[in-house]
Amino acid sequence: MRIKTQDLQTINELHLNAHRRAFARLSEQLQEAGIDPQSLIHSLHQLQIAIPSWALGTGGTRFGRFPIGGEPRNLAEKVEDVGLLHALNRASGAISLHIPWDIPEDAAHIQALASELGLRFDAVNSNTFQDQPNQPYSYKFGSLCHTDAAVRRRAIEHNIEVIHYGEALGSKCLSIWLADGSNFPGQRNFQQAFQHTLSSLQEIYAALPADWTMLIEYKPYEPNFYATVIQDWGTAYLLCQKLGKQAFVLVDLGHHLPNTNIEQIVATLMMEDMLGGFHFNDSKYGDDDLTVGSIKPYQLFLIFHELVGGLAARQRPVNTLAWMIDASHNVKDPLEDLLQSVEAIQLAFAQALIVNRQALLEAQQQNDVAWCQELMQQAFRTDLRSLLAEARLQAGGALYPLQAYRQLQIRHHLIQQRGRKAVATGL
Ligand code: PSV
Ligand code: MN
Repeated sequence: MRIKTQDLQTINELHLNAHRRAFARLSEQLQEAGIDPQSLIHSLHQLQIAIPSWALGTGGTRFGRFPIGGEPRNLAEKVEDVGLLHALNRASGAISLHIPWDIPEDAAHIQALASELGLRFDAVNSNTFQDQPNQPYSYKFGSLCHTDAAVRRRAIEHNIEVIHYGEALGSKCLSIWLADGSNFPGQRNFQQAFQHTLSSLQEIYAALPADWTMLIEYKPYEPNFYATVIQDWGTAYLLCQKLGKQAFVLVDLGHHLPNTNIEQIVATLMMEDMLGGFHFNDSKYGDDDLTVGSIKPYQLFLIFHELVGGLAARQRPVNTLAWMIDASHNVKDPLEDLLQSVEAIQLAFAQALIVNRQALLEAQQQNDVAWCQELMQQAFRTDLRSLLAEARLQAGGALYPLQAYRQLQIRHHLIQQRGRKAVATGL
């Protein structure tokens, strides 16, 4: 299914006058504070969030799955779904694949389809956390860290295959998350597991094309509940340092123990130029994979405050990081959920852009604690939704993507096209 420009315009027309009034009010407010709304819009256009190919269908929990119908049945349909999101919000111009869930059998066709829809391929993700059918080895006790060299070899080869799939699609980044770890004290020797992981990663790193980056994701627990080999950002950082200049840490918001100060981790990684990418999601308890900004929007803003500051300090454009969503949808329409997530990310980004950094610096220097808080919250509490709508309008998208998605009855059309029982691959 494709969205017709004319249909989108007709829907936008309905809200245009109200939007113009709201945006004029906001523009005045911003200009009074010395901020140029058009330059914010320019920055918003730079921020493109990659949609994970594994989040286009309903995810499940180990207790069950409730498919919504019309889910993409193959990679081409997944690319089409991301195309729908991008047509609506003009901010989802990239797709991140998980191999072997989404092996591009016909790379040329998939790439042509993606570029027709204005999409590029962001990081490719390897999967050594599940055994595949007829696999002559098992990842039950780990992959890159495994005690058995033959299993490690297979996991290394899989990662190298993933690089080749990515190359065929124009991707420039390999993202690695390992489920490796142990469930019980004494089960594994920590140092040996780390050393095996490092030497396996070194072999993969050696196969990385010169213009690629490798992202290493950390996670404190799950599916292993006693220890994971790459449990925290420090361990990921250590591995990256030992690997070389093309390796960077990937921060997944759901991979932290409750109340961890993620923004401080981001600040440190930015300072060291070791942050390579992000997996956005939200959580109340752990790796809940909920809609971005649905539980802790202030934390998201604080993270973006560090990201924006870190990028500016290094004069790095916003599109030099791999910005991705990593989510799972159990009760919502995945496409609606993704639209909400992208909007939450854009909002936090825009809020971070309007922080009065000079005043904040001075207040910090003076140890004026109350004023520091005031400045942060002033930005966070500014309603920038009409700015986002204007950015979409200028880029040819929908003023209000979720409403447009419903008015265009997209899910209904997808169900008609693909069937009520179509279920996507992924988690
Ligand atoms: C693991 O929890 C993770 O965050 C990794 O990024 C995986 O690649 C992804 O989820 C799979 O859903
Ligand atoms: Mn992740």
